[in-house]
Amino acid sequence: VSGTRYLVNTPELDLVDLLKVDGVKWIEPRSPMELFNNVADSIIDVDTAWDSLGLDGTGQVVAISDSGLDTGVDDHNITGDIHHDFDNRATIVNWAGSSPDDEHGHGTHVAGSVAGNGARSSGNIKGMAYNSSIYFQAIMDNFGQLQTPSNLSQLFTQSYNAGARVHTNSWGSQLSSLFGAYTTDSYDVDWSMWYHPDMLILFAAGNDGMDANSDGRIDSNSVSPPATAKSTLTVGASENLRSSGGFQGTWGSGWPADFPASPISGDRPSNNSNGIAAFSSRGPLDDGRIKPDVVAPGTNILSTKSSQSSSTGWGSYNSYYLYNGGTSMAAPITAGMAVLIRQFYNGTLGMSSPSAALMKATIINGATDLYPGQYGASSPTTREIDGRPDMNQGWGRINLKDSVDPDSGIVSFVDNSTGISTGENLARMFRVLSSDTELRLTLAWSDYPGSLFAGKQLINDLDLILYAPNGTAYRGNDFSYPFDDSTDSINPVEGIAVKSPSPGWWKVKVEGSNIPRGPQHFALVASGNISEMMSNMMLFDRRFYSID
Ligand SMILES: [Ca+2]
Ligand SMILES: [Ca+2]
Ligand SMILES: [Ca+2]
Ligand SMILES: [Ca+2]
Repeated sequence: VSGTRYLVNTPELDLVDLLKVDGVKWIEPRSPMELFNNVADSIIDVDTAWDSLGLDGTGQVVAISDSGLDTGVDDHNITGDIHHDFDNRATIVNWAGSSPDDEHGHGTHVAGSVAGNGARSSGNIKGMAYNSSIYFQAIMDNFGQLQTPSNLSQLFTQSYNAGARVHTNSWGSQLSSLFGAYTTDSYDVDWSMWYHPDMLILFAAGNDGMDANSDGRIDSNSVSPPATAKSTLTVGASENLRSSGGFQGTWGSGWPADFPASPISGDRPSNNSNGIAAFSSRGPLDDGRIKPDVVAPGTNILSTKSSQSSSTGWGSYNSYYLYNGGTSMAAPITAGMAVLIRQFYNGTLGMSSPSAALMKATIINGATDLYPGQYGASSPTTREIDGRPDMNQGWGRINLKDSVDPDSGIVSFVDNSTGISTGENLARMFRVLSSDTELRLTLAWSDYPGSLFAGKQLINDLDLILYAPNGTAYRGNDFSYPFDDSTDSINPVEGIAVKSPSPGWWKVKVEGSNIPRGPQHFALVASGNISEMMSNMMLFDRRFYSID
């Protein structure tokens, strides 16, 4: 528009009068500078990747099992009508009750974080994979109860057959006696991932974090099954960064019984993106496994509102969107990011079928360590986070850029689908080019389903071992000096991090320590200022050529 522009702050009704003024050619609403769902997007570096990497979910199918999806925003009498943010992109199947409508509102909010396209907000309030297809399984009955099939694998197989390769779930058991336990549902999740190794299944960790003993620190062991499954990506909640809208009280004012003591009681839920949401369920699990795997923003998340629900969650926004909080909100944000990562592997790297283990390892490897959290490091009694990995943040807060396209260095990976057996190993060489970037390695595998009631759930045990140019050894998940004197035999994820790695040739080995149900396929991801990982043959090259 040519001519002089004026920014006018006026009640909407006065605009009519303004139009009558001579010389006024055009009036438009000022597009707000405030970020919406983009708050979460920018915290996890998805907003930059939308543009720089061209990732938006195109060509991907994401499955969501939840209460229902708003099917009546325009006209409740039209079957298949839907909230505009999902128009023409959703397939809805009804698993419980008389219809897949969303009278609860939970499922519509979750779906918006995964894949809403912001049609009702000029694109401002959109989900992570906003151009993906949605396969929605409505699992809530007419009485507001979730009715999941007695064998959960039915849900996963159905969505797998519909083309979904990422499946997200923001529900779980509420029984405190089952926190940390490996249940039939956990088994079903692992079974499904063993038989469909290219479908990543995510679960919210649960909202049962509390400080029952009033010591100012959230108590351990509150992860809800089936988030206790081994191969699933279990997502806890970190704090969003939003100083207005939604719930702006303190943890103690909102939930006085759960958070009675300082510093948690006086803290606000979305004032520090390096903090963990107080309610986020904590590990470890009963068998000692590390959970959650990662965290993502899960407080005051702005997403789609079901027109069929009167619930306002953590706060109203308008007829089409509302604020909510929970690991229920963190899991779909992570699922949406997983869809983008899969698109990256499919499109940019040309892999037709990246494994779930590769996507999990990629997400974990790029996660940001939030140590020490929002209450400082000085007091060990109130320090929120112990350091990557720990039972509060898992391996840290998800970050799309650092997972696939870091600003410094590269990401290199092995997606092994043939598997290894006991006593076998895979070795790779790579060269550290500069010590300016942390060297990280992450090994993950979708393990054979565990045995109910067993003291230990891990079946197939792989070990990750790294050798520096001077021969110093590092073993997976040994984060205390010396870094090679303990071996992890309970987790299906192993990590190594070297802050300032020496330049030169390094060797990494994945060993089949004990594989009763093999061969075990796996994924290995490495990042840093490094060369690509190369097969062991390069070791012999080194003897013939003086590379150093
Ligand atoms: Ca406590
Ligand atoms: Ca806070
Ligand atoms: Ca191991
Ligand atoms: Ca050690």
